[in-house]
Amino acid sequence: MAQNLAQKILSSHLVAGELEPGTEIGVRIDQTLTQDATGTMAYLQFEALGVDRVKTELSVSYVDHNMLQSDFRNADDHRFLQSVAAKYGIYFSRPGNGVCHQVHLERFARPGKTLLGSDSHTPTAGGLGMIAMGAGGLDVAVAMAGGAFYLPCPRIVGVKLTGSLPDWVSAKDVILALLRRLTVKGGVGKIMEYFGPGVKALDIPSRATITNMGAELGATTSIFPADSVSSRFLEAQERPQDFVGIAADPEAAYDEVIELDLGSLEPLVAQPHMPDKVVPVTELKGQKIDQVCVGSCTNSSFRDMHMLAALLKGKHIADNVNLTVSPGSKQVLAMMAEDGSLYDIVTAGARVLEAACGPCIGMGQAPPSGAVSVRTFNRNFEGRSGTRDAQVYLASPEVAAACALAGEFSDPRSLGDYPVIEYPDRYLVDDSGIIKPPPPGTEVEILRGPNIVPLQLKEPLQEDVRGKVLLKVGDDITTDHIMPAGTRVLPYRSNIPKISEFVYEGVDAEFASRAQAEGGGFIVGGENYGQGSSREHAGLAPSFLGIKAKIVKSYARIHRANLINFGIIPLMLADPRDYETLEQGNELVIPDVRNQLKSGEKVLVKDLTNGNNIECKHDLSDREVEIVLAGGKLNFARQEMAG
Ligand code: MIC
Ligand code: SF4
Repeated sequence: MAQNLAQKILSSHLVAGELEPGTEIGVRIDQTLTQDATGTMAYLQFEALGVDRVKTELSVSYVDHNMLQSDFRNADDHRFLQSVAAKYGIYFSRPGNGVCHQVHLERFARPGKTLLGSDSHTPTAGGLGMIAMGAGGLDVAVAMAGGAFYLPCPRIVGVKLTGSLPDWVSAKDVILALLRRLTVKGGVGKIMEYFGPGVKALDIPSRATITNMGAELGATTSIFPADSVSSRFLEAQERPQDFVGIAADPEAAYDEVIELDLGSLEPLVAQPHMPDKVVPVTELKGQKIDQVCVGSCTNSSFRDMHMLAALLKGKHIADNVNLTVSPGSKQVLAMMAEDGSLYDIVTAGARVLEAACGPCIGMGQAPPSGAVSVRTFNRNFEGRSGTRDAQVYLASPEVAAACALAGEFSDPRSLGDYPVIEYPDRYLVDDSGIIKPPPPGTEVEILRGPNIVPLQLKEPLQEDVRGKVLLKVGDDITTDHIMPAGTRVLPYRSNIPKISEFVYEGVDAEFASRAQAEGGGFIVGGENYGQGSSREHAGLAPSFLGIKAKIVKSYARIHRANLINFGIIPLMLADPRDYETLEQGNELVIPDVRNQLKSGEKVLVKDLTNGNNIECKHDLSDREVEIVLAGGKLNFARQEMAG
């Protein structure tokens, strides 16, 4: 039978279930990646699984998030990660080598393979024809130990691209156009598979920008075929042997098809505070700007940096603007230094930062109060920049450059001729920033500083679950709301008791202390609860605070999985109207919860405050029920591995 590309890769990696949308499948994972902010916890969990070496074809540990070493904490984490990598057979991409997704695309991504990463933008590697998915650190730890990755089988959406991009319009505008059309919920439970005549006109960095920001659609992943463009890219990266041509069969069907004419697009901008609040840049023309940031795993490639350099060359940014530039990798930065484009950027007045996530995750460069910041990043959630009242807009490097020069929103089409970016026949390949693990059996000591706090295992789920509604929130709550990042909080990613103090801090500063005083309880939420990052700390820290169940209208995939992994019951309201009756402070009980979860999808929750019986439901597979009953996946996986 004719298969689409996603079906081809999934079926060749399927170890459990069938490719029936909505049912649970288990997929064999060829490669894993972690980054430092999620990696420390993932490796503590990997250690707890008791395996002596990773079982994947390739596992890489990147350091790119916690790069401001304002005290020993982040540096302790980096050292721990390096020693763990050496011990367990993992490649270590050292700080300075670049942002995980950019480096992985350059050096390791392989068409036809599967990749699981403890970062939600892992689908970036889908630009090279992989099934690359984001997950919580614990799921990645299990995959490193040779376990399958379980997920609800996604529906496959064929995105038919026709035409070609007009001058001054680039990949960011493609994904912003899709976000405008489909919203941040539009991709939930789906794989976005690009096909059609428009594909061949998109180079690999452009495809990777589009698959990267598929995460903002809520998609499980996004994928492009591997064709002659992919082959040329791999050749230029001195990896021709990694190429395999792979695409959908000509007769293949999709669960849904949407069409996008690339030729119809124009420069777009996402407005505060959601990536789907998209308008043409022309609508904002003339509004003043305070900051412009170019970089992040979405737009920091050789192509994007050279576009920026070409537009800034011989000019200077406006006096009212601060421009920061974060190249995606050491490769990109080194090539910019070699060919002089770095000179064009520096002399234009930019502040060049290291090859890392930087301002994208609030690691420095927070804008001034109430400032307008235009960023080539992928997320503009409220407060993520480090400044609560900053207004963050998302745009392409072309729009960012035009804005930086003008000091106000400006249409890049006013800049004259569109530069032609020449791609190198050979990228500058220097893997000295990637430390290979020593051979198996080599004695390696794991270096733990005081910032690495040992893991605590949870108790199995009780018979009855009771407590108060500790917080009620609305739709589209992001993991940045639940577990903020930034310079203050990120250094505690390997210290759960401490990081738990920051849960929901920006929404309700009293939340963590209230949860602790009450000995835990419930959280009530709306649609698409937990969208955004893969950070498992958004499950782990609330679990530490004693949160027993969440009752919402619907969940984002990775956060739902993280809740299960840490023994929090992800309930949904059978009738969304009950949301209105569940007030903060109401006392709830789920009687006989273990049996209720096992015996079907309905779960009765009693509201003791107003006497209501609230019908909830769960969509847990039998396996997931067992995980929740065991008190989380670590307990479950340890039992499983013990046989
Ligand atoms: C993000 O962009 O939000 C992050 C920081 O990369 C997260 C991972 C994390 O919180 O460490 C993600 O996207 O998964
Ligand atoms: Fe880093 Fe930002 Fe990409 Fe997350 S989205 S991996 S913080 S660059």
